[in-house]
Amino acid sequence: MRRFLTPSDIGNLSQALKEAAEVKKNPYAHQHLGKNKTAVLIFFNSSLRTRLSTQKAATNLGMNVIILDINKDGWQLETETGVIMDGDKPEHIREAVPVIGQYCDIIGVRSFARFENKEEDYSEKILNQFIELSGRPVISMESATRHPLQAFADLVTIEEHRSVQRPKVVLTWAPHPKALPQAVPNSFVEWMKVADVDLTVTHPKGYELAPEFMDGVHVEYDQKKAFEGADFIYAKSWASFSEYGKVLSTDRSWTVDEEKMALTNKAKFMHCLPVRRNMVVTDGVIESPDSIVVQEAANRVVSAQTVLKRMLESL
Ligand code: SN0
Repeated sequence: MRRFLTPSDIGNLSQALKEAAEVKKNPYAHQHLGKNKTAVLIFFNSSLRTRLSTQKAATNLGMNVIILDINKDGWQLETETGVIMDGDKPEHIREAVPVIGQYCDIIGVRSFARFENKEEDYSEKILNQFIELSGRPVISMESATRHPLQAFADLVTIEEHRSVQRPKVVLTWAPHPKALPQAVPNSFVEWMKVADVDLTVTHPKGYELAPEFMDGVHVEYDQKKAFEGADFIYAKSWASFSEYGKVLSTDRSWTVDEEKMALTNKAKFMHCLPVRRNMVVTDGVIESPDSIVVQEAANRVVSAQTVLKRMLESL
């Protein structure tokens, strides 16, 4: 595997889920694979789960790990080509990336949407330069448009907690004070579409996700109707795609609360974290026995380790 961005990069999903279950059961079985191999994890944005779980996954496989918070500890990178570099950015990404490639065998990159320009974000300018110029397999640790390690972990979590063969899974938009990327909901939809689940997406008008992700997906604008009979409620806030990067509403009638959860089929509550309590979800719901956000976060090690293992096997 040379890159991990979409479900098609991991191939057959049920095979990948089987492998993930094996990795979880026996996390130290493949330490020989990572011997004398190095992963470099580059962060352009903050992280808690991704950083810790990916490092843990790599060390479980016997790898060495180097982590760089590039905005804090590296040179500020120029990412535009053709510019006269007489400003405050001393290094160009087109030198930095091939140099990073010299020091490792696998690269992980986190680079969020900047919300300055929709076309630029959706062209994945930063991530693609790592793919093009590093000479190494690249894992997206949340790029401008996708968060595949999260979505794979979400699928593992649903597989572990489902009580019916084909659960009803509801992705609900939720209010938030800030404009958040569409990466998590995009990937969640992309992975659920190819998984054996019955997916419904609910959000206020104006929060439609990019058509390339939503093709054939059931949208229900009435949140309460969407919740009826759900087995999993997956909450996430995102900024508008059509009015790119705008917060159109902070309507707290969309907050996931006990009353709405009562409409479901005793649904499990999921969220990628970090979550704003009493904006996205009430204290009562996130602390209820049906909240599986911590188990979900635990599975971030499993998804990262399954992906790293595949990459090490194909080096
Ligand atoms: C990121 C997002 O894509 O929504 C990362 C989620 C894994 N979330 C945030 O940036 C939250 C920031 C905030 O202020 O709540």
